[in-house]
Amino acid sequence: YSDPHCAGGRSAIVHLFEWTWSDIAKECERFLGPYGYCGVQISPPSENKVITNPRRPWWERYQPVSYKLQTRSGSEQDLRDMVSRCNNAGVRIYADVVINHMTGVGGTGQGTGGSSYDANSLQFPGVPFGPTDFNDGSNCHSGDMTIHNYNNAEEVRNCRLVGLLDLKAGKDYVRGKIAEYLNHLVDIGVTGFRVDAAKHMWPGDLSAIFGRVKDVHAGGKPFVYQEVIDMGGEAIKADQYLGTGRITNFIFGIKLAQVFRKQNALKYLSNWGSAWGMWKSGDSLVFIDNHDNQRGHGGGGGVLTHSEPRAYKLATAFMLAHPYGFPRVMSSYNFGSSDQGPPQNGDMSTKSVTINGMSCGNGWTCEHRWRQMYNMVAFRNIAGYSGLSNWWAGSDYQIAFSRGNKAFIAFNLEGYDLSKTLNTGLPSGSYCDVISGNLENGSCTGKTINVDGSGHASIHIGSSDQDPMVAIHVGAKK
Ligand code: AAO
Repeated sequence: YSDPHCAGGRSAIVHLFEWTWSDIAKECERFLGPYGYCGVQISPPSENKVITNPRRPWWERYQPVSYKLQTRSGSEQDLRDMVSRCNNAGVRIYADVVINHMTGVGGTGQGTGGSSYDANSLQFPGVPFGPTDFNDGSNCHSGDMTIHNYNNAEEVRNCRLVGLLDLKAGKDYVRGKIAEYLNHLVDIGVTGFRVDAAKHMWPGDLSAIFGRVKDVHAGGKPFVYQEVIDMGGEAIKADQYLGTGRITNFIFGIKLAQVFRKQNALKYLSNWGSAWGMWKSGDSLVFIDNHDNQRGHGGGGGVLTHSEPRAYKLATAFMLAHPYGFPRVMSSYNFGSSDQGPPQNGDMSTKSVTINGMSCGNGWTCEHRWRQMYNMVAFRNIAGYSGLSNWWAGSDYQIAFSRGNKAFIAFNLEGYDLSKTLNTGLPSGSYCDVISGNLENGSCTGKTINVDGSGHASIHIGSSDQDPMVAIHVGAKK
């Protein structure tokens, strides 16, 4: 379950948070395919509760009403069209699946696909699920049925996460319905899943469910990465979930935020990986921020986001340059309040993503289209399986390293310039720095870096450069 099944040497995914299926289809064809992204994490495709107060928040999508594939991102037909067009462009689709729970307790109404629900009497006829399909006072002992104590594994897994009606995944019928939903997505051509709130499910239930899921079109088990927040110190440990795939590594973004905000020396990253209390590389899905912690949800805060672009680009470049973990790039929309849903039209439908040259309009941030991001995705693809070599640290906040003889990156976060001859490990030649520019028609639009016959190059990074780093690779050689 830990293989993302990327097409041809691709090695990073992007979360197109709240994008519509038709916009994602276009983005696969016009950008993600050509620029080398492996895949897209899509917002939950299952029918959800319609929340109007606050006005259509992003988080309504984490309150399923049924497994019908109809949401504000589009219909099942739109989803099918997107998946096939993205697959044809060499870009995989990974669905965010909300299978721990249904809506919050209380209230009745219709979901985004027209199915009715009654969250007072625990009726979800669109699946159908009824009262006996949910955990109850026989196995949740928190008193009010909601989770309060994260030091009690049973409470975390049998009670309600923020009051969301908790499915009894130990029950064969419930497992069957969830597996049917996942198989429906596999049949459509989806390659994997982000499992929402996996920490709130029993690992044994997850393995029973995934045991019923078919192999994906790309071959083999689906790619599975489970949302388990484990910062240490709680009852539930992320490594309990490694039998059914990778786990989301929340230590990664917190630690890199400290480093790139200069609260912890950059040179200490020389042993980035398990020495930092993190899981094995092949078990980790890594990211700088996610849709929760970029807006203070999920206990978030402290991470870097697009709102601090200089440090954010540095941290993302480090993530993409370093071999540790399988990386996910975040792609956001502008927001004022932490509840605010995607850019909306007057009728509350999602605004389309407009494209102006390389950037996006209509309130969409599109970090994945920033040159420093997409060029580092190409860097990672080119680096492939080459290990980390030529590590150099000139001072607390100056480092450089190579990925074999394929790629080289250097950072200078000091308050003074870096001017030094360093071993890049690359074949001799003239390379374009892919941070300050691109290789276009045989010349560099940014800095040029000349590597001599022994692999050495004179590296200059001004302390006040817009992005105080340089990156070169064999795919952008003049
Ligand atoms: C909404 C309303 C609620 C209402 C509910 C039901 O906001 O007021 O009660 O409906 O009517 C999202 C939103 C929720 C929203 C929900 C449903 O974030 O606000 O509720 O949709 O619409 C825990 C879980 C983790 C979860 C996270 C939010 O373990 O799985 O809470 N994330 C996922 C999604 C998320 C989604 C859901 C799950 C639900 O990514 O978008 O919710 O489908 C500790 C624990 C963590 C725990 C956090 C927050 O971590 O270790 O397990 O996450 O607390 O409770 C520091 C902190 C520590 C924190 C840690 C890690 O160390 O001290 O508290 O950092 O960040």
